[in-house]
Amino acid sequence: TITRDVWFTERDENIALSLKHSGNQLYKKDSPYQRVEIFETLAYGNMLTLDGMVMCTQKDEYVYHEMITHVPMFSHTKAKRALVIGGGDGGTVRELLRHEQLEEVTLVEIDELVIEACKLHLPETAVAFGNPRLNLLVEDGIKYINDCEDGRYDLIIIDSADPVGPGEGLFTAEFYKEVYRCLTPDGLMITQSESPRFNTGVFVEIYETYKQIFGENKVHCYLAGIPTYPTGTWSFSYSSKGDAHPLQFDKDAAAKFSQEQGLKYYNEEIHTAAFALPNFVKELLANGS
Ligand code: PUT
Repeated sequence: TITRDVWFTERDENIALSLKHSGNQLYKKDSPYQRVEIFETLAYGNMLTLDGMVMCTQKDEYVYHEMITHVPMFSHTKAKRALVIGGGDGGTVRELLRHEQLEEVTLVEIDELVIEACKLHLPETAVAFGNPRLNLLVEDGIKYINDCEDGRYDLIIIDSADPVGPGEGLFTAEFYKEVYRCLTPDGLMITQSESPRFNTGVFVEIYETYKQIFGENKVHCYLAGIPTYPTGTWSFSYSSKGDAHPLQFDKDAAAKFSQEQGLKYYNEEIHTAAFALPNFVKELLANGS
């Protein structure tokens, strides 16, 4: 029984997002990298936060995880090797592992407490940790990329937390250059690229960096509605080392997959629609303001 109002609030300087929770905190530990917490929210089920920022909730995680994986998988139909940096909740690799064509799915998560917390309290995302096709490594993703051989991966997904604390190094030009080196000639890099409204400065800066590394016409932004992230509008970046264009994909295959797999968000229409950008986002990408 809930006897008082208790709220979790994620704050920026001028905007905040609040979710009411039960007051019965399910998990709270400090790792060497960050504070890892799980709250039992009333509207969205169990919720993982890192250093006070929402990472995922039981009821809307599928939007983020389906969009960060199936958009590139249907744009690069020959992908055999996929790498995820971050993503310790397991949702991104859960979605990748739906694709039988992938011969290698490697997840590199720096913080084992994130994995522990999700195994205990977010079983729907952590389900992937029991999959024998997953190569799970608990180590520093930046070091992993720096040591990785040239041209190893068809798809590299940077499923980072926000660019503060341990996640900051995953938002630098040095890191993205190493990612580019580790991609096959037609490989793709996908990142979660924050909210164009809530994190405007970071959003503008990272797209500029992607364009410098991959080329002006090789970088695309796509959007999804994620109610538990600040502003509700979240962006993903799609950067191609070769010519794979995100809007040239097999719509019939995407529709069939979406239906057969029982996906809750991704389908062939959403794939196309996600690349339609509001004018203010187009202007941010073109002019930085
Ligand atoms: N991988 C989580 C994305 C960051 C949400 N604020």
